[in-house]
Amino acid sequence: MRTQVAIIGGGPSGLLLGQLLHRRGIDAVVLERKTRDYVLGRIRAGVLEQGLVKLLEEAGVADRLHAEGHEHDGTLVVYNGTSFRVDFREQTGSAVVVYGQTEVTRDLYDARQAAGLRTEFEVEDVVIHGADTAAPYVTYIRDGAERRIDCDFIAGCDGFHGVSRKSIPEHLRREYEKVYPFGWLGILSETPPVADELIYANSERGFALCSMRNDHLSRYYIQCPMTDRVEDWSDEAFWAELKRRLPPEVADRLVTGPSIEKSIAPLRSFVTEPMRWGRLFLCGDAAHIVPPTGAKGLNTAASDVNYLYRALAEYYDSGSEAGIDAYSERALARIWKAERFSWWFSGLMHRFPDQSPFDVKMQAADLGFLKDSEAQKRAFAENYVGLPY
Ligand code: RFL
Ligand code: PHB
Repeated sequence: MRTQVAIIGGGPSGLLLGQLLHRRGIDAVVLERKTRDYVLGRIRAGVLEQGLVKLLEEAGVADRLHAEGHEHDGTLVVYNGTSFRVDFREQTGSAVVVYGQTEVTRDLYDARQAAGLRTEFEVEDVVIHGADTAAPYVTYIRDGAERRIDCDFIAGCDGFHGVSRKSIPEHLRREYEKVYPFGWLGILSETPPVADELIYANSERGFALCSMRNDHLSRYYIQCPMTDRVEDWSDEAFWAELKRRLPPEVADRLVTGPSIEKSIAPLRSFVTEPMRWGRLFLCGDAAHIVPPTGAKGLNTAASDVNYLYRALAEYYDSGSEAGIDAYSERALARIWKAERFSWWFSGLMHRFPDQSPFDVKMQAADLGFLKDSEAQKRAFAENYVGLPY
């Protein structure tokens, strides 16, 4: 089989790239290790920056997002029993949209299917060949048979555990990593959200977040030790702990119910450089990870897709390799800023096992500064709604 762009990974990065390329008449095949249902069963991000919304519009898959997504003009931050609001609209003129990654992915799969585009599910043993030559190709096993796709370019959109990043020779790669000493225990429940906007809480007992997917679907998280196991957390224990970490007036309003999903996610900051090797380009979690505080994971994946899709379109339109050559540097410049914000916001909101009383005071001072300074609120809002592409 032959295609112009072989896309490894059918998560949001790979699907969005495929859809945008299709709209520009560029052919791509998506290779996905799992089934469509498995991919759609993963509960992940929920907050979309305007840049991602615009890309989804450009890809022709934003109708349901506009009908069902909710614009959020601000967020609440809670610490030491006090709460304050950062108004994104007032500070930046922009807002974010709450619409689940699961729904974004579903819309992209539906559009792919409607356009009759090729997706190979349940592929195994994907191997990248000749990425540093003019004739790259990908081999893989499906239904017990080895298959081969010849292509012009390969997009590595296969997440943190994929094969693409590891295909770049080790001596050409530099990896930067920070692992945080806790995780997030999250639940999804068919209950109305406790507030109209997200609530980020720093409490003595650790971080808590009240989020949502829609008017009758809530997503809540609490910081927990990575040694905890999901099985050890009953729904009752989760709700009780969440309430302890929220101001009493919020806890009193909280509607609890059975969880329909419960999982523990580790927190990690990670970047690999460069994001290109010859004709292989890394996108999204394949190249970088942020801790979820600030909801930048999916949004950084989208900014990579933006740069790569425009670079490939420019190449096929005019033969220019300028965008392709600049891809890694452009993508990384924005990624590092999102890494900084996610790292800073994580440090601000969590309790760390080795935190000294001085560190706790510094955290409170930093939060107090955010509460009282318009300049700091503006900087926060600018990062939260998303830096320009
Ligand atoms: P994905 O979503 O991981 O998709 C990669 C796809 O590649 C497939 N794959 C392969 N396919 C073929 N061959 C191989 N060898 C393959 N290896 C892997 C996988 O099956 C998968 O379908 O990466 P992508 O597309 O770059 O998208 C990135 C986002 O998914 C990610 O940044 C966010 O979801 C991160 N993230 C969160 N971000 C937020 O902004 N807010 C959140 O609340 C949030 N929660 C999360 C998260 C990530 C999590 N992971 C990865 C552990 C919660 C979790 C549990
Ligand atoms: C979510 O709704 O899953 C969510 C929202 C905001 C975050 C992280 C996760 O910072």
